[in-house]
Amino acid sequence: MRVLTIIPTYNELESLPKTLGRLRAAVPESDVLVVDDNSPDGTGQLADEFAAADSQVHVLHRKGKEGLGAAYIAGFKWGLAAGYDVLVEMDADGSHKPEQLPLLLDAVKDGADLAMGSRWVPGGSVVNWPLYRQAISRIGSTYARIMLGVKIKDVTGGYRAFRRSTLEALNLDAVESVGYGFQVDLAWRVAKLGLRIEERPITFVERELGASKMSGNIVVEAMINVTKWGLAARWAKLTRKSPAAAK
Ligand SMILES: Nc1nc2c(ncn2[C@@H]2O[C@H](COP(=O)(O)OP(=O)(O)OP(=O)(O)O)[C@@H](O)[C@H]2O)c(=O)[nH]1
Ligand SMILES: [Mg+2]
Repeated sequence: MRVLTIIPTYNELESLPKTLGRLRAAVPESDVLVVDDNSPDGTGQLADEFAAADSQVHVLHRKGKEGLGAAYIAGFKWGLAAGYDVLVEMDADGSHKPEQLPLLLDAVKDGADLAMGSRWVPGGSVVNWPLYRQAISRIGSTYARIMLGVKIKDVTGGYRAFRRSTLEALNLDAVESVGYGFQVDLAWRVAKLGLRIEERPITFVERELGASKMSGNIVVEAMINVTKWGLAARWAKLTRKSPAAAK
């Protein structure tokens, strides 16, 4: 299995070296693609230096900040074109422990089409996350689970391993949402295709360095979209169309 771990970055100068070092040590077989949105702090140049020193590290430079979703879509397309079998989503800020990546890769090896790191299954946890962030995440995930009728416990989580065929089956160009909405959107699209989604417990660690890009807008966008998608799916069922046709 050829694995590519995609790390989107925006102003992660402090965090990226540590994350890259840990990832290369923990899962040496995985190649890495840093997708940088022209970070003003020079994260892109720093990533270039890593790439120059390590043939398994690659960098995709984008013109400007277009959001996490757009960065991942570009990264997925790059990885699919380069022939990788498994494409991984990982934050640069250390929240997703590189040491836990084998859990996700094993799930894919065992047949999962999408393996998701989960804070909210038994064994999963969060470290140093303020209670209000935990509440937003838990309530948001529960709302999405009920509204969309999916079984996923941590639907906003961003530590994931996609089997290549899963991404190929999605219409990546149709995915427009950003932030958490993007993660929910992708999971929902995979669920609608009836593909096998497996959650694995992870320890999510709040970022230690650098600034958060999370905002109230991102949460509101996700809630509005989940409501729209859920209602559209119900309407489609009522009118006996397939949920996919409702989009
Ligand atoms: N390329 C790119 N990466 C982004 C963008 N927004 C966020 N990221 C990266 O996406 C990952 C997740 O973003 P975070 O800011 O950690 O978001 P979060 O985990 O919800 O919030 P905190 O951990 O509290 O900061 C990090 O690696 C960011 O650098 C963007 O617009 N473009
Ligand atoms: Mg983070």
